[in-house]
Amino acid sequence: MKVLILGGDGFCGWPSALHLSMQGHEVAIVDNLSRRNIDNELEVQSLTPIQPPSIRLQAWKALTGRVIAFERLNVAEEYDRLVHLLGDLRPDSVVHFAEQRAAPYSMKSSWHKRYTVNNNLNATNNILAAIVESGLDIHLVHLGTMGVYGYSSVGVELPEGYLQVRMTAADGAEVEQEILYPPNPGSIYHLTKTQDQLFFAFYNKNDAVRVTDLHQGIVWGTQTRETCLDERLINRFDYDGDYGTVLNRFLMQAAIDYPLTVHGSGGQTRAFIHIQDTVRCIELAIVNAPAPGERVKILNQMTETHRLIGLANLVSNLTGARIEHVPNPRREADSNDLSATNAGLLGLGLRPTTLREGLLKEVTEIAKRYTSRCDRRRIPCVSTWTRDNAPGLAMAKAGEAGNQRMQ
Ligand code: USQ
Repeated sequence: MKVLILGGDGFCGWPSALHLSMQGHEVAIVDNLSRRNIDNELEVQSLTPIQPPSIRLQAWKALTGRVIAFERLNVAEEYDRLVHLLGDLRPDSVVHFAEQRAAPYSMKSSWHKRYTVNNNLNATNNILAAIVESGLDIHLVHLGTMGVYGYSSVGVELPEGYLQVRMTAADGAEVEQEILYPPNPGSIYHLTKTQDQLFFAFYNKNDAVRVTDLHQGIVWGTQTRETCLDERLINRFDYDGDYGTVLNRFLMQAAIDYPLTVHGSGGQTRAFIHIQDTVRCIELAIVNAPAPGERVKILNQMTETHRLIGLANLVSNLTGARIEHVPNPRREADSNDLSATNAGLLGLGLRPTTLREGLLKEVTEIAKRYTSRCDRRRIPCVSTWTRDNAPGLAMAKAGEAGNQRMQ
């Protein structure tokens, strides 16, 4: 199959490109290198020494003889180039990772909120409009998030995207309808993914675009079978307070003797998936495209759920790291239950890599190997969801209250 990967230089995009290329697919990458530029903005770098795209691709060719094409293009802004590219490449599938993916980054300021909305929604609308304009029957595979559901299973297992509802009509008759599961985003980033769902539903209904929307949990791990082949292929490892995700942060914190930063009580439950399973799920999605005329296929791309304090205890027991409960910079429930089905991907052949498989150690070892690249000042999560939980403001408020009491 011919596969075009939008955002193919990123944390999930790069290992997916290599995996699909290894499986014999003809792969091309589009990326505007925005993630690397955000590293510059935040004055932080991947813990692992990622190479520039040209070196990565040369190394891949030298090692495997396989060629991955690369085009530097901004999907959210360069619509005409995108349409021409689709016409030139005529891909069977487009995998869409070309979105700003960090919740804390999306909440840093009004600028970051607006950037995330402009980038993500325009990127999604552009690729859908471009597929329609190309006249080609291209299957779009999108990386969505489990966060579209919010993080409560209200006592029932979260379904894969859709919900059957029953309403009472004016004449008293019972009416059944299938709707998208009610979205409940917890950040501007997650909000963009809930809005993406409406773009997919519309273009699917109006233009019969075939879409698979993968609702992914929190990815952990860093290396896949292909990125391990040579250090020049190494995947990125984000550890900073904006882009680092929780389990990788805990593992890296343990490796450098930094207390594990549990937000609040740690009673939050989230869905997880290992990066090796991410790339496998992308492959399963592209080879199992929806049939012409089929509604948007929504699959929950996660393999297990865990409470954060449970993960912190696991890492602490493994490494001896100390746990520190820090004030939560986010507006989120301090504790929740979460259960979700992943029957779709299991049915297609996914064999989950779980936390038990010894890979926690492997991540800690990678973190240890590159400890010298870590800037400890970048570890705290400083992006706050509201003005009220900005630590500086909270302190100022406490000070004000103290002053008032003294007057
Ligand atoms: N958390 C801590 N300590 C930390 C960092 C985070 O306790 O040092 C907590 C957060 O408060 C939150 C949970 O861990 O309760 C998850 O945070 P996260 O940064 O690991 O993940 P999140 O912001 O939800 O976003 C990540 C990816 C995003 C993806 C999403 C899947 O960045 O692209 O869509 O996971 S999901 O969480 O299922 O929505």
